[in-house]
Amino acid sequence: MSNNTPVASYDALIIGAGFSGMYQLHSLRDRLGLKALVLEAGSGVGGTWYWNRYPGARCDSESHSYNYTFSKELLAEWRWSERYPEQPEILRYLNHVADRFDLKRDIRFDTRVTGARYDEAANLWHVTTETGERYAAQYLITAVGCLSTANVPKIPGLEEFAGDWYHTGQWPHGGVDFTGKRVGQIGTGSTGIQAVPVIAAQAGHLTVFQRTANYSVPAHNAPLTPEFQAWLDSNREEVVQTMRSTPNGHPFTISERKVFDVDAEERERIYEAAWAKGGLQFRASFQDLLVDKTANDTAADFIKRKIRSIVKDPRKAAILSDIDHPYAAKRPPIDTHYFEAYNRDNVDIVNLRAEPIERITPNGIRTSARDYPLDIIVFATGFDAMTGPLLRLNIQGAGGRKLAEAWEAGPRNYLGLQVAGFPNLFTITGPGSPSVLCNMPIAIEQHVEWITDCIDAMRKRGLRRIETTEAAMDGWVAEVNRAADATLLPQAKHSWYLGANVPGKPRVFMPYAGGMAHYRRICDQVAAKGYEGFVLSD
Ligand code: NA7
Repeated sequence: MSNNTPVASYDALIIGAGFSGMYQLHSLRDRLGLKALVLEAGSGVGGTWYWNRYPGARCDSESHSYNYTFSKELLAEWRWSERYPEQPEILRYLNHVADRFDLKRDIRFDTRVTGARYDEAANLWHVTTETGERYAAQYLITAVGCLSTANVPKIPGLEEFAGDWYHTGQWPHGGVDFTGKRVGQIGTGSTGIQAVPVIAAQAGHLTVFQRTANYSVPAHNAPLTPEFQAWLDSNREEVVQTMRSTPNGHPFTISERKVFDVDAEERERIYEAAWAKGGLQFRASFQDLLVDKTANDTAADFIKRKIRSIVKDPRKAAILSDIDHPYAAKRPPIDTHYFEAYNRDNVDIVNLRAEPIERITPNGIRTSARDYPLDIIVFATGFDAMTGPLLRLNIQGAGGRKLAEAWEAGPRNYLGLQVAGFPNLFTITGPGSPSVLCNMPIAIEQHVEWITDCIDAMRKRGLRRIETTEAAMDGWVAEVNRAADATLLPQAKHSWYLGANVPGKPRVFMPYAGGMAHYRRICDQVAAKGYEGFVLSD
């Protein structure tokens, strides 16, 4: 990159044009009147939903809750077609929003940020891109998502594989033809569980390589009925209110009853009803499922029995139901005929705990037990979650300090929003905020609105610099740990919440488990107290 490249100057630069970046642009540009620009690596809006085009890609939040709530008109005019929106429909929605609010004129597509450096003297962030463009702005806001850095495990021999391989989060736009092919899929997280039945229906043969067995509850996806839509139209405000006031941002409340408030028979009936209803709501059947292991065991046992009753082959059923963590301690998937897919003759499962992968050969995957010949390998192996997308931006704060150094032992910040030594940098849904433990649009809107209000307040007071303190971060890290330790979540040792899926990544429980509503109150109080925990200056 030449230093002669002209620098384009803005009030605010936003990295990423998904749900977060689009709303942040709209808020800063159209509400505050700032000169703002979004830099986006993809060729279109959508973020997660731009990249994740794998077979079966669908949202696990119910469609009527998976949208922005900031505009009543937008809420009223958009109609989802199904209970759980499919990737192409979500992408259509986000394009609709971008067009409706005329956002694309201030988004630079095909522009991957490769560096961001804070210039103390000028109080400016300097941002550079892969193609050598240079930008500067007073505020830098990352809207890079929590699950956008693909994790392709370093399995020896991959480069020698003679067939094709794909990561689900970097799926070819034209799709992949599995017809008649021998497909191997590594990974049985939410993504893998969505992909299996769809790939199985097309492939000649599908072998699923499972490291950690997983729970899943049926989604019971279906078209939305006119009756439901009519109900939604007349109850929209209540639905939004529910989402904003519940711990996980979903449009349903968590039951107040505890597991042992009812007898075993009644409990079974409740689980059966929740299974029949389907979806993430299963987790809300009792209030203590995520805090009391003995209570959790009852849900875990129920789902394991369901798996064994669905999967006819006892060998496959044993591998699939041998689950080592409490239910919902890892992100709980929901599915459309996932376990049923194993009743097909062309689908098999390999237990990697018994026969680990040794290498990839030109012909397929070799485990410690045997060779599996394959034409296509699908990596449904997840992401370097939460910190990965931030660290790969190569952010350098005051004094040239790298974010990677500041977070060497794991992420440390205040409210998930700011890091000491990195003034005027805000991280939407950063580690230490509820983010992935919440219905994402709700978490995103709260962050965007808080950041926008903060910048607005600063401008009204003639202030130009905001930076959190080490003391505020210490307090917040302690609160993030306290909140996690009050739950069973840290008990899932192989969880991306803990960074355990990426070798060498520090083991820190990353999202804030104290609940979205509680978190919102904390953020509101911080603002009401003149941004307590931050130092503001001109
Ligand atoms: P996840 O939930 O991280 O799942 C990844 C899966 O891939 C999981 O089963 C992993 O097993 C498996 N994995 C990862 N690395 C390996 C290696 N090296 N060998 C074998 N198996 C491996 O990612 P998803 O994309 O499914 O879901 C991410 C989120 O997107 C999801 O939670 C929703 O919030 C939406 P492991 O469990 O680590 O043993």
